[in-house]
This record gives sequence, structure tokens and C-alpha cells, in this order.
Amino acid sequence: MPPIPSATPATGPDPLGPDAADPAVLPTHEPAAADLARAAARTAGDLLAPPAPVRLGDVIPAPERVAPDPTADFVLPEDAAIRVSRGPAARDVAEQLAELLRPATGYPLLVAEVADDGTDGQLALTLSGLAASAPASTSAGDSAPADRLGDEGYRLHVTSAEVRIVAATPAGLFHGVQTLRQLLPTAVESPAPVADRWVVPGGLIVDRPRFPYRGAMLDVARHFFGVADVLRVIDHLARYKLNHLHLHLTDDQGWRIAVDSWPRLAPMGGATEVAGGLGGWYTAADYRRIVRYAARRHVTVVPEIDLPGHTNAALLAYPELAPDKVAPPPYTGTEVGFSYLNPADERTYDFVSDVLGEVAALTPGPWLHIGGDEAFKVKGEAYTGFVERAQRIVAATGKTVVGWHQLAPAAHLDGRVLQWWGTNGDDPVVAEAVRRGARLILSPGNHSYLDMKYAPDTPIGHDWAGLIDVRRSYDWDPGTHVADVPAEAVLGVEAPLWTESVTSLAEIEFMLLPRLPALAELAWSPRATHDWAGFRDRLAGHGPRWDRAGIAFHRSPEVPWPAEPAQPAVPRQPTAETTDRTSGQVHPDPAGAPAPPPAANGV
Ligand code: TNX
Repeated sequence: MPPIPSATPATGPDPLGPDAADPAVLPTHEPAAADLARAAARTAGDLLAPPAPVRLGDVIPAPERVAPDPTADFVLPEDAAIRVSRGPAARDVAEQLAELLRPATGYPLLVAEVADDGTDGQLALTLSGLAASAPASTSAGDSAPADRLGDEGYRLHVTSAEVRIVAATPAGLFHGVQTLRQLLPTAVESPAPVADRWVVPGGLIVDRPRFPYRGAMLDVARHFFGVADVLRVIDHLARYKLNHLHLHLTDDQGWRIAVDSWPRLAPMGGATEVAGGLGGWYTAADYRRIVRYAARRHVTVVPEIDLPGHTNAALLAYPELAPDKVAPPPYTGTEVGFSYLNPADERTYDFVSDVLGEVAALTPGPWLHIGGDEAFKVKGEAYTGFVERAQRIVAATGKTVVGWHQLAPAAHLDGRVLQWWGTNGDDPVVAEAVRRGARLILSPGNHSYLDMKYAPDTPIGHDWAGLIDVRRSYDWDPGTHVADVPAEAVLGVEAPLWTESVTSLAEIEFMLLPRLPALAELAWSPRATHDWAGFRDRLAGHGPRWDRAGIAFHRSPEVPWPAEPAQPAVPRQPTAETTDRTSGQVHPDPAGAPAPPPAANGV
């Protein structure tokens, strides 16, 4: 069996630590003669220098348009500074670029806000030597009209003098920074200073997403993961331009979010997990911290309260909601479909309103996910009646309802979104719901389920939807996947990670990577860029980046990874305890311990 590498969080800046850098002011004086001489010497050296190690098109997800200019590589000088349009959100993107570059380069990377720099109301971020004059006019890369870039697009123009990112929004600037990160040499992922030639390949990228919703789901109910683990997952999403993190917060094995109006839910319902671990839950402050960290990375949190099934943990805390009003024992197995809230009791709807109301109030994003899957014991009209009420309760909170595609037969409610997890794209019930106005998030079980094994000998995961190695996660088209569902009805793509058999951050990363980038590319890149051979080669370059950053991943045999370094680039230490379990519940991270046998799932 291939071992699961134990990931060591990079020893760079603590993702939980203070985020903001000191404000910096760039000197306004004219460059001295010595500075000019140094710059001239550097330019002369660069003319003789080897080409950039990364090609401009070596980016995941593949950009919409790439025009390399091999004569225009940019080399990051030690005195590089970042100039950014005024405003806190744009400035924060610049700070994040500086935070990204400082550990490996050891350069100070000053950040300064500049007034309108001729980009016609767009935001601009420029990385260049301190001596370079502030960009005075629109550079060639700025010429396309701003509205083409949309809410999340960006234009990245690399010349020998500067790297300039232009976007209509801070999110667009942020995505441009993620592209720039991948264009720098692998060593940029090092948590400690390395001597390297920090070269960015010259040319122009104009890029924007195919779908507005690009996400991943983390099931924190089957096994609980503390805040630090969730933040690290958000980092992985952001790197690949995914913009939604769906948190599966409740299930039979655990209730993971504190609810003031039903106070026993978290302490009682959160005290278990699969195989009998201690579980845990998020306080409102924990949850807000996740939401804030995600927002800074332009990721929206989508909370899920799974109803009316998958509710054993709620029922043991509040037996009055159970059909027989008897508290069930805690559940630590992996079957599904046995528990449910009593749809015939009004108290159930008080519960649903209170819980959804509190979760909505904690959540700045527009979505509220109500589950709805595998409620095998609530059938026919009892089920649709429940769902229709729950949909209206969500609407009353001001949020847009999302649910698993089992919601399809229920009446349409404006804006509702179904998350389709089928394994056969012929689904007339869902196609009919789409005709009535539903939009779809696509999570096909046999392509996007990150809890499926890669191969028969993958030590964790399931195989009920088949084995999914990278090619299988990559080779499908969200625009045509479900019969009779037009591409316009597809809001996007989400990759769910269920965690019946996933117990640690290292195991999360092992299941996420390298499939997450494949799914991110389907969600972001124009279909015209789809090309397995090209993707496989681009993906290969990410292995050394993950190694550098101490990130665990599966060395899929489908990908031509460069040879493994004899010595890992980052010294690996035993993974620290998975702390952050609320209420002082701390238990050692079982990374490295043999994985439990694959769970039997009743699906
Ligand atoms: C099905 S997909 C489920 C989950 C399980 C998963 C395991 C869906 C909406 N429900 O309850 O965790 O399979 O792969």
C-alpha cells in the first residue's frame, strides 16, 4: 500500500497569526546615480540570463488567454515594492502578495497605495524595483475594456520592468496574484529564505472564470477538524481560484456548530465522531474566524445543516424532535439514512427556524445549504412538504437555499440551487427541476468525490462511485454533463470530501491533491483549453511546490512528477496536535497511524 505522507505545516508565517503588515511608505526621491548603475548592471545580466524556469502558460487552472513574450522576463529585485490602487481590499491583496514573497525571498517587499494610475477606474497592482517610477500610463496589457474582466477576471502583464495586475475587483486582483505565484520558481513555496533568481516569464495573461461557483466541501461532522485545519484547506482552495468552501457542519456522528437557542446541540451532539473519537465543535467565534480568513482569500463559506435526515446528533441532544421522542444513542458508525426529524411536529419547524436563523446571521455569504440527502425514512409528501417549508425558512433569513439534488421534486423557490451528486448524467427529475428554474452545482460522484479511492490499494476512502484518479476527475464537461440541463443552468462545480475514513489534515491533503486542481480547472478554464496531456504536464510541476510547502499529496502514477528530491525540501516533523478543538478538547493527530479500514457506507 502506498503510504500517506505526513504533512508538516510549513514553518512560514502562522496562518492564524496577525495578518497585517506595517504600512510602508515608498520614498519619493529620484534614484541616485549608484541605483541607476546597479539597475543597468542588472539589466545587462538579465540579457545573458537563462530563460524563466516556468512558462507563462504553466498555470492551473489554465488561463483564458496567454501571450508569452520571452524577451520580457521580469526578475524580482531585492528592493522590489508593490504599488496598489487605494482602498483597503486592494491593499490587502498587495499585503498578501508581500506575505507570500517574503519568506522565500527574504526581501522586505514594501507595499504602498497609489492614487489613480491611469487604469480607468480599475484596480492595479504593480510589482517592480523601488527605483522604477510609478506606472504613469496605461501599459499595453491594460488596453482591453474593463468590463470584459468581470467580477473575478484579471489581466497580468509581465515586462522586464514590472509585473502589473489589473482587475475590476479585489477578487480579480487576488486571482491574478495566485497566477503570479505559480509563475515564480518553485522555491517561492519555501518557508525559509532561499537564494534563487526570482524570474517571472514575460508576456500577457487575460483571464476570467467559466463558472461563478467553484468550490470544495469539507465534512467536519464524520470527523471533526479544528479551525487551523480548515484554514489550511482554504489556502489550498484559494491557490487554485476556488471561491466557495462548503462546510458540512452536521450529521449523525456530530453537530459541529454552537447554537445559542438550542444550547445542547454542540456540547452533546458534538462529542462524538466516527469510530468514537472525541469530536468537537466550532463556537461562533471559531466560525467567524473561518469566515474571515476565507473572505480575505475571496472564498465564501457555505454552511450546511443537513435536514431532515442525518440528524442523530441533534436527536440525542433534543429527543423531543425525534418521531418517538426517545433519545438515540450516539452514533459512531458509517451507515446513512436511519435518522430524521419528525416532519409532522411543529416543534421541528421552530428548531429549523432557530438554527437556520442563527447560522444565517453568522454567515456573510449568500448561501445556506439544508442538505436534504438520504432522508430515506421521510418519504413522498412528508419529504417534499418538509423541504418546501425549510426552503421558505431559508428565504426568510435573506439567504439563497442550496440543497442536495434530492430536493428536486419539491416546489421551486426563487433562486434555489441543487447540488447534483449523481453518477449517471441522465437525471430527468433534476432536469425537470432545472426547467422550473433551479440552478445546479455539479458534484458528480464518479468524477468529483474526493473521498473515493484513487486506486484499489488507496488506504483510505470509498469506492461506491468508482475509483477516481486525476484523469477521471479531469475528463468530463460541467457544461454538458447532465442530460437536458443547459450550461447556463450550471452555477458551477464543487468537489466534496466526506470524511468517514479521513482523520487528519495529512489525509485531507492526500485526498485533495492532486484532484482538486483538476476540478478547479474544469470550473475556471474555458472548455477550449481542456487537454489532458497538457494538464498532466502542468500538474507535474505542482508536486515540487507541494513538497516545498510541506503539503501531503498522492503521487498519482498518471502524472509525470519530477523525481522526488533525495531530501525533502522542508524538514518534516511529527505533525503537531490538531489543536483548536473547541472547549479544550484536544487529541493527538493520528497522521501516520494506520488508516482505519474503509468504511462501509450504506449508499
Ligand atoms: C453519500 S453524497 C452521502 C454522504 C456520505 C457519502 C460517502 C451525499 C449527499 N451523501 O452522506 O458521506 O456518500 O461517500
